[in-house]
Amino acid sequence: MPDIKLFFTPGACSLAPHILLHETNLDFTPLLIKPNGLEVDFPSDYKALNPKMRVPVIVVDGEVVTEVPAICTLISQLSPNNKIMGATPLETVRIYEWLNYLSGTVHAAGFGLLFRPWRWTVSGDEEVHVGIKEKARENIRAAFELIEGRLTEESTFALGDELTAVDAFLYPLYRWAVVSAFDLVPYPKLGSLIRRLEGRESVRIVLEKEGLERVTEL
Ligand SMILES: N[C@@H](CCC(=O)N[C@@H](CS)C(=O)NCC(=O)O)C(=O)O
Repeated sequence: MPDIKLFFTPGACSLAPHILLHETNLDFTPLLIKPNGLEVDFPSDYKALNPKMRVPVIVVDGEVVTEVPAICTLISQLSPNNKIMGATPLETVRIYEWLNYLSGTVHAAGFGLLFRPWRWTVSGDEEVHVGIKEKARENIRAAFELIEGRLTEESTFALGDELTAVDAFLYPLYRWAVVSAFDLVPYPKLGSLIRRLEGRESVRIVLEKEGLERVTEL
C-alpha cells in the first residue's frame, strides 16, 4: 500500500483530488493547510515541500507532486481499475483538454484574477484592481458558457456516464462562482451536474471533512 498524503485547504482546488481519493477508495492522510481570508496560512516549512506555495500537494511514498492535472493523473495510476482519467486513449486526451482549460483559463485567468487582482498588476491602485476583477468576471462567464455548451442532458457526468477528474475539478470552480455571487441560472446543465456530484458519497464525505456546506438544493 502506498503512503499517500494530501495537503488541502477547505474549499480550494484541492477539493478535486480530495474527492478523487474518496472515489477511488485509496487510503490517504489528509493534511489541513489553514485558510486565512484570501491568503493561506502555509506552515514555515511548506516552501521546502512546494516552492510555489500552493495547494494541493500530494506526496506518495515520498514523491512530491503539485498541479491539479498531474495529481489527478497520479491518483488514477494508483487506482488502475478506475476510469477517472478516461477508459480509452481518446477519452484521456479529452480529459487533458478539459483539465488544461479548467486549470489555465478558468482557474488562473478567471478566479485567480478575481480573488487576487493585485498579483496581476504592478499597480497598487484600487481602481485598477476593480477593473481586473470585472475582466475576471467576464472571463468566468465566457468560460461557464463554453462549459455549459459542452455538457449534454443525456450524460450523467461531464464526459459521459463515468465520473472523471473533470467533474471533480468543475466542483470547486462552481462553488467559487456561487460564493462570488455569479448568476448561475444561464448554466442549468452545469448546475444539475453539481447537484448530482453533491449527491455522491465521496463529495458528501469531503464536504464534511472540509467543514463545507453543499451549494445546491437537496
Ligand atoms: N495551478 C495550480 C494552482 C494551485 C492554486 O492556485 N491553489 C490555490 C488554492 S485553489 C492556492 O494555493 N492559493 C494560495 C495562494 O494563492 O496564496 C494547480 O493546479 O494546482
